[in-house]
Amino acid sequence: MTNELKPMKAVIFDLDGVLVTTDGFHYRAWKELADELGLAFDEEVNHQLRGISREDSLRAIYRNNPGIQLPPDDVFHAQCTSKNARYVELLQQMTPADILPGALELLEALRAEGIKTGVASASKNAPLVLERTGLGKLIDAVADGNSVARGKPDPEVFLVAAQKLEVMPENCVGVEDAATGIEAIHRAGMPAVAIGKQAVGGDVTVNKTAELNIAIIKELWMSKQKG
Ligand code: B16
Ligand code: MG
Repeated sequence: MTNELKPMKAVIFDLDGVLVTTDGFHYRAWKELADELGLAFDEEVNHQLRGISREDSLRAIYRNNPGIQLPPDDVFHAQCTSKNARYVELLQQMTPADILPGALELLEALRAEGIKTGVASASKNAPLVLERTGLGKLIDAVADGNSVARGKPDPEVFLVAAQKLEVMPENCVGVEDAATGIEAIHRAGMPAVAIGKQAVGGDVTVNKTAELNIAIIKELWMSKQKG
């Protein structure tokens, strides 16, 4: 019996915290809303919001304010909309300078080797971020908060990205900076690269995107083939 090696056909990247950083913009938009509503909110709480949807983020902010009740649905959604309006306003300042160091080089190296590149982001603003930074040119397919019903850790966004890339999940590697995202990648049946130690559970971890290169991804792929 021959032991055929599966080829790696695509690498699917989370967006925020992996290819770009919008943390500061999310923080400012949430902070302004929180101040208006008299809710406590700081950088530490902001950190907990990595990779989770807008609605789950606001729920988490309320959870951190145990004395204050979650408002009725219509008010809650109006608060999400108001945060997003401010966030979108802040995103207009984004430029190619907001691409994380190493991201462009990695995407170009994958392209040069004929490996497809995808994005799997929880953000409904992913298309705007890709457009503002110019990253869209190096991405073959995008799955985001607009294309899925279930957020990470559900695997849907990674599976939709693979489908849009026209590759099987078993031929993909995922890259994430959040633990929920690592779980989503694994549940999609893909090996996971973790960016930063907060992204617990990765098959390989690097401290930042600048430390990731195609050789590390290939090595991970080979080790999974053997295992
Ligand atoms: P939006 P990712 C995530 O993007 C962010 O990390 C998270 O902080 C944000 O709440 C979420 O997108 C939803 O974003 O409000 O723009 O739809 O890391 O999955 O690329
Ligand atoms: Mg992220």
